[in-house]
Amino acid sequence: MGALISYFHNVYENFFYIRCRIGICGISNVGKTSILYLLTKEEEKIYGLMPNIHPIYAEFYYNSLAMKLHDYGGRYNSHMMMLDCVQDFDALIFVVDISDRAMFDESRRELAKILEHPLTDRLPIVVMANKKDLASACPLNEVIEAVGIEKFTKSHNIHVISTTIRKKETIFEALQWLEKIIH
Ligand SMILES: Nc1nc2c(ncn2[C@@H]2O[C@H](COP(=O)(O)OP(=O)(O)O)[C@@H](O)[C@H]2O)c(=O)[nH]1
Ligand SMILES: [Mg+2]
Repeated sequence: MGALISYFHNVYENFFYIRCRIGICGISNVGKTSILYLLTKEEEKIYGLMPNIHPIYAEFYYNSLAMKLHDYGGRYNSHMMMLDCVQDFDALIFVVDISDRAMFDESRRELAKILEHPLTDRLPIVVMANKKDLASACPLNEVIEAVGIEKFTKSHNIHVISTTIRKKETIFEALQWLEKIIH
């Protein structure tokens, strides 16, 4: 019975939705897991989040997309873990905390490690310039320069959006861009 339900669920999904797998990456404490829970409507989990040591993933629908979002955490070598699966991905989300200038260099190194890897050549990337609600948030042009995003605009399909988990629409804007690209 379970197999039959699963079969019809798959038929339904394939008919109405485009399946896609997305990796969400970035250094620790930038908001990756909060964004994941926000998108899966588990907002209550956002409060008091501890850094996740192990990768987590979530499935949800957004307009025409049936998305699987994989969060690798932001610990040492999480990009290596992500690169192991990157061949199955349709896009990446890279999150930067724009309120924390002291960490821009680390974000720049993390972004370069991911985007300079040949496996990520073909992947569209949305950079979420997150925590724009905070008074210390840095202007977008400064973030683009400090995190070294410009360097990749010729080699990659890369798009930057300022976001905050306090305003869901800003996160959806990033998904709208992905939806256009993945179609
Ligand atoms: N003010 C503000 N805080 C945020 C935002 N996004 C995440 N945070 C906070 O940043 C901290 C780290 O978030 P988390 O999702 O665990 O980051 P991760 O390590 O990248 O997964 C938590 O205290 C969140 O509540 C945002 O847009 N604005
Ligand atoms: Mg996390």
